[in-house]
Amino acid sequence: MAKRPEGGHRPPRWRSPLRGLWLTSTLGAVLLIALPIITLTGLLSYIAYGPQFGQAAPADVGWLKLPTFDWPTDPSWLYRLNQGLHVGLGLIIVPVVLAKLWSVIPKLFVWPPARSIAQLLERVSLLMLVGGILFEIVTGVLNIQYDYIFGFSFYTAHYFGAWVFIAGFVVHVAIKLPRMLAGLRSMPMREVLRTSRADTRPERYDADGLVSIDPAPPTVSRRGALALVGGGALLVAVLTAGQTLGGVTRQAALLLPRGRSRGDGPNDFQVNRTAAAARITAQNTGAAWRLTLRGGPAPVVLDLAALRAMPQHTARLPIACVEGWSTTETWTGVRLRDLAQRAGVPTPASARVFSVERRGAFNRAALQANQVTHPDALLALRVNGAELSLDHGYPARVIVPALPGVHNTKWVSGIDFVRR
Ligand SMILES: Nc1nc2c(c(=O)[nH]1)N[C@H]1C(S)=C(S)[C@@H](COP(=O)(O)O)O[C@H]1N2
Ligand SMILES: [Mo]
Repeated sequence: MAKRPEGGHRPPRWRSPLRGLWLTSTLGAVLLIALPIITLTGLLSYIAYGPQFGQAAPADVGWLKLPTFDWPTDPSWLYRLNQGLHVGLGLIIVPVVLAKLWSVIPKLFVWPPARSIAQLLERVSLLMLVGGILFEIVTGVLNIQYDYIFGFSFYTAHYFGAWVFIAGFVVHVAIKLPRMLAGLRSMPMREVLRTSRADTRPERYDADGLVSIDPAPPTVSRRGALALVGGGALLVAVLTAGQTLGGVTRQAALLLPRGRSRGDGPNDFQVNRTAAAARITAQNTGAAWRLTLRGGPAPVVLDLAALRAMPQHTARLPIACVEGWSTTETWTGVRLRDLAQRAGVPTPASARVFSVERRGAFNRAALQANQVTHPDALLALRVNGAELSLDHGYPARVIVPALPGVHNTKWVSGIDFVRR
């Protein structure tokens, strides 16, 4: 093992001539743009889940409670965009994060780690930043790959991990922003892009302890390093974006379990939880199936024929899962507001939807007033011109514009409309 460097010396082990304020600042600038977007969309997703109904996870967040508002229903692709950005950008920046960590690695070996209280605080904030971002990446990737193996603890971990990251990020940006701007100015990008490997020199100026005291000859130019990181990010983008963009791009979504599963039939789009997994049988969705509407003077019980006899409405709406995949289909069914009317609650304050599904965390959902009364908010009976398949929620499922996928409850058995 290498000796601990003394007197602020940097270990000669980190010899890349590329390390320096310019490279770190350039990578930092990219993250300074991307990370706030990823953070914001993450927090917005929490709000979209409806914390006011206690159905956002984690439900109890103490003083880290976010201000809530009614999640909009327009445009219908709002949640799809939100999660596409959150998950897509979150994956795309992974190469940039790794490169950024690589660029500052000598700093992790500075000894002693802190010389003053101020420096100690800085180091702690750095630990929160680096630990936080790696934790969010790992939990996020595991969640989109393996579905809900954590149950709700994923959300809890990802939510509180985010706040650790945010605290570290805010302190880090406050401390480092001037240095980053100086770093960006220290070498014009045009010059860097014109410099070949042979002409690549270590940075001269170094108040940050990033430049090697004994630099090795360059094995790659700065532009080459940027191309490598950018190429890595682009590759991740190509391998992921298709899961929400759809069309031909879906074929490239190789890394994602829900990416490419799309057949030609009307019901051959992604299934989150199959009927078999949810223990849905022909028994509880067959002839004996009934829809019970509550909230009015008396419960209203409808069978499938009664629902089919009501006015049908068709809308093209996405299912957009929190995991970043989405699929836009053409749904036909009864408007939720018509059902509210039928139940005797023409202007509901909210609604609670229940499923035939007995187990599982997603067998119910609360909807805001705007999500019930929107003209495209449906209890769908059909999709793409065909009856819903059992996997997609036969005989009836909720589909509401801009609603997080999870709340588009399948195999609906009842709706309670809450009076104003
Ligand atoms: N009853 C029930 N409804 C459910 C779920 C579930 O597990 N059970 N999964 C939800 C989730 S997380 C998503 S993303 C969508 C997916 O709908 P799909 O399987 O028809 O594509 O259904 C939602 N509705
Ligand atoms: Mo989902």
